[in-house]
Amino acid sequence: MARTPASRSDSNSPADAYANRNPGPGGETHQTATSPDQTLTTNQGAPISDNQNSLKAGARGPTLLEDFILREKITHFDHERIPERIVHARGSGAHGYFQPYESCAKWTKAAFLQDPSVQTPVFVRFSTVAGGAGSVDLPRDVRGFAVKFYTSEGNFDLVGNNIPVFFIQDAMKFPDLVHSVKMEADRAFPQAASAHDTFWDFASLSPETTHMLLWAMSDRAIPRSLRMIEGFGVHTFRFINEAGESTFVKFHWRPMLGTASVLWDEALKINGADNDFHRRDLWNAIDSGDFPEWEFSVQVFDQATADAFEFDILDATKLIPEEVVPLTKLGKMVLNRNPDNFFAETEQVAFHPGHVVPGIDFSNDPLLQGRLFSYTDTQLSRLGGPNFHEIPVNRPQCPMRNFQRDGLMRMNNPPGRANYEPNSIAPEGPRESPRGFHTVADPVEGGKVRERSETFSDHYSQARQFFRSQTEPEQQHIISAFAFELAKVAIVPIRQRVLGHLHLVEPKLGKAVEAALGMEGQAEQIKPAKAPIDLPDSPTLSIIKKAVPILKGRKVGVLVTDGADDKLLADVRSAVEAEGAMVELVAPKIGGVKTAGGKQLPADHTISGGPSVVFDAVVLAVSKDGVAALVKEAAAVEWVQNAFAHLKFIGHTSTAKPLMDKASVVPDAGVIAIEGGSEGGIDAFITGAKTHRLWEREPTLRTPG
Ligand code: HDE
Repeated sequence: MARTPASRSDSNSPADAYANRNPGPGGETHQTATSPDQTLTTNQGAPISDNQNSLKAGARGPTLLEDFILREKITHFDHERIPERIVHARGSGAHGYFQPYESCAKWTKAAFLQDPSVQTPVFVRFSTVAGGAGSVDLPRDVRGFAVKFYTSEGNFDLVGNNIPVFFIQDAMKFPDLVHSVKMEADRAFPQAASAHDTFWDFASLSPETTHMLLWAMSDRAIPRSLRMIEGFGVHTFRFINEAGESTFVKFHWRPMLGTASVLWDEALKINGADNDFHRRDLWNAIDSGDFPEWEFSVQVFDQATADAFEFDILDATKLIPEEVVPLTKLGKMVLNRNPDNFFAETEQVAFHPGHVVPGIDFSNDPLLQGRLFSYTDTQLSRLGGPNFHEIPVNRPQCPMRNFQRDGLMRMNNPPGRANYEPNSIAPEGPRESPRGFHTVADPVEGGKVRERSETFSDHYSQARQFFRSQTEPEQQHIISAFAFELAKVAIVPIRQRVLGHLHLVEPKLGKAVEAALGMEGQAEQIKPAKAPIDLPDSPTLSIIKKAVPILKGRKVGVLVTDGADDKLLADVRSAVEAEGAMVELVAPKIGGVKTAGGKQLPADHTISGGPSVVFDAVVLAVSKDGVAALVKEAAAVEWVQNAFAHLKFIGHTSTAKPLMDKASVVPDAGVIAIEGGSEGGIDAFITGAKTHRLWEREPTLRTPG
């Protein structure tokens, strides 16, 4: 029987676990329950003879305190959880490598950016921000995109997001922002959702959030896959070359599969159908050898460019459009190995924007400056002490020697008397080196003030530029998202305040959201600190404008019944697989179907277990007899209805017509007869599916609100 991706990923036999066991970053292996010597032991290594029964005084008597095996096992279990991250609690990790295209020596001496033949190992953790560790994968939220490069000169952590700007300008506001968006303090809901009073109260009283709100209400916040998100360092950093020359730099990741999102209605349904949708997708892709890849790019610019820019490059609520400073591609990252153990790696990985290497330095962005404190501090309570750098996933993969000693959970065992420096008793070192990290001697002046620079005061112009740069469908989605979120805000003056900001961004946006809420003319009048200006459109801010036709990495769901045509199914499968995409069969029963040719085909999903929302395009390969039963099955009708409502390409046999009629499918360019004829056919379906969605269908199906 063919192993489906689902069965492959769910395979967890002890033999597989041992065969797939990976060495840790330091090359060490971990003792597992399936080591060649199979004896089960305590943590102290004592062999265990009975792992089923506790020690009792008589078979029906009380348990004895003496049972050290039971006590050790239960005590360990009681302490299996550590505090989850205060933000970015839900994450998925993967190992891989980064390789530069060519030397970047003219800009930076960073060791991992010098030699195109050198691969630098990486560990990446993607995350949602607001929800807890057990929350769903598709809330409307920012995605974290944190990369740890294990370079030959120390770990470099690029701790970014999938959105290039941030909500606030100063670290002082971060706890307020996070408190407002997380579950409300008294009631502990809503979980993983910004659609509630406290978030919009804070946001509407903090005009600096406006630009980021536009991004958060756009389709960026509901990605199709973690393999299809962009990543951004957000802040301005610096590159430093061997000569000590500094240039400003903004970091970007671009997915090779293109950037793609789901629709909001789809996101809501995916969360019900599979709340591990993104986590599973990433795991399965890597597990099946379809390794996700990103190009690492930079915007490099000098002081003169920074001075000529309308905004302050230290303001994290602003981006530099690619049309102003184009991207330079530096190399590629490939994720090719799933973690062995979620807790040991994905949970214990400790990122920190302050983990930089010679050749990379900070700017004075006040948000970044605050982050430089926060990340070590949070690891102290999350990972229990100052030695978290010794946890295998956090350990540098280059020599690491200094005179720091001791502390909770110290793992290494440094020999000798010299635990100080300078010393004369250990001439072999370690010692300072001219090659060591040098901070750019950026002159600093000014009194000690608590102030926001005047250069940070325009909160609307880039929000307007973002909105205007979107296509019509993307603008409609933003309007709908604001309407959805504000409809969940019970306190009416908060809604009115948000509407006031939206009018400043763009009157068309403000009016459309008012109309969608049924609150025409109710916006609060807001006086901006600085009047917005019109900036040129930046087409690269739109996902749709830069979309490339590609089916690679996608999933086509094929609805089958008994009597399905063998050749047609085989042709669909080979056409889809030729594009690097995957077919999954959905059938009334998990045992599968008997084809017209008498072959028993196992199903990957039942209809309710594999709703069409989890696929990128669908094929209805149902037989005449089979369809008669499906039209009476609500889940089957809904399967087709949703595929149509989510603007997907639908390939179908002529026998599927009764089901499409029942699902109110209206023939259009996205509904394609796959049996061929003068128009249509499998090729036409594939060509359509590569464009992902038929946007023209959307206005016939929904209005913003
Ligand atoms: Fe974070 N952030 N952050 N952040 N952040 C954390 O660190 C913080 C900010 C980002 O997968 C925490 O280890 C402050 C911007 C990612 O483990 C914490 C401020 C950006 C991750 C923290 C910011 C990020 C975090 C929580 C404002 C995009 C997940 C757990 C001054 C450039 C990393 C932890 C992972 C995690 C603090 C703002 C990205 C509390 C104080 C801007 C991707 O230290």
